[in-house]
Amino acid sequence: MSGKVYPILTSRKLAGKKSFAVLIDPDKISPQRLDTLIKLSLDAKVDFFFMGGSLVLTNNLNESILQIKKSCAIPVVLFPGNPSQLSPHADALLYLSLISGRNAELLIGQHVISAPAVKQSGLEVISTGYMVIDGGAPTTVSYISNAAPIPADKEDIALCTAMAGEMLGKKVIYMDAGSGARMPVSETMIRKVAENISVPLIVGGGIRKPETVYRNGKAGADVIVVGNAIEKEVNLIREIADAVHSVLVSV
Ligand code: 1GP
Repeated sequence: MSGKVYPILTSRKLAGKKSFAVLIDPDKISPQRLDTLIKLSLDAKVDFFFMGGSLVLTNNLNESILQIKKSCAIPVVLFPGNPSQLSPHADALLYLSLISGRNAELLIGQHVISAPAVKQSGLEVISTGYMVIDGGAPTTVSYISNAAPIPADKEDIALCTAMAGEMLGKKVIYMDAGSGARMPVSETMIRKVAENISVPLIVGGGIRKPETVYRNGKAGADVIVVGNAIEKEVNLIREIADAVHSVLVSV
């Protein structure tokens, strides 16, 4: 289904504007804390909420999204750890194919199973080439996916993987060092990939500082995702949003 989120992503990219996505794990947030997070996000002009986690053990996904929808118009994008994490209340779904791995289940198998439910949900589906990059520690995503991440210093592998993803029709490329990664994706890798693809590039995993965010944006990331660091210190939202939005690129 078409929708509004992809046009926002592409028009912001065309205008040289960088976007900030706050990742919310519905397992880890109480309604009170979510309220605070929404207020701070509105104030800081956060561009997107990404919702999901590798596991999602509770049933809070729908409730959390409805709580967001009641209080603001920031688009909610599902970033699911598995195909059961669907909610018709979200604005869009990153339909992830793990193109960095060689696990057929995560490349196509789970999609075959989830396709009818995804279609029925009416969600805007954004076909996503998902690349896990080694972040210096085994993260949940690398364990669950049972697929080796791309080594952090192998920029050429990342580049060719992203190019292949784009040519196979992926609408966005997401480079993820994994939640809580020790080392975020390097600027060298981001730059190399960004210079060679034209679809929006999402980068996340282990990003904790506004300086990193700024440099990632300068290197070519179009959307920067932060989860863990904000879970620990919600007031970081403002500093990180300002850093993302201060990146100026000529287009
Ligand atoms: C993980 O890209 C996201 O999939 C965000 O990672 O939680 O480390 O910010 P963090």
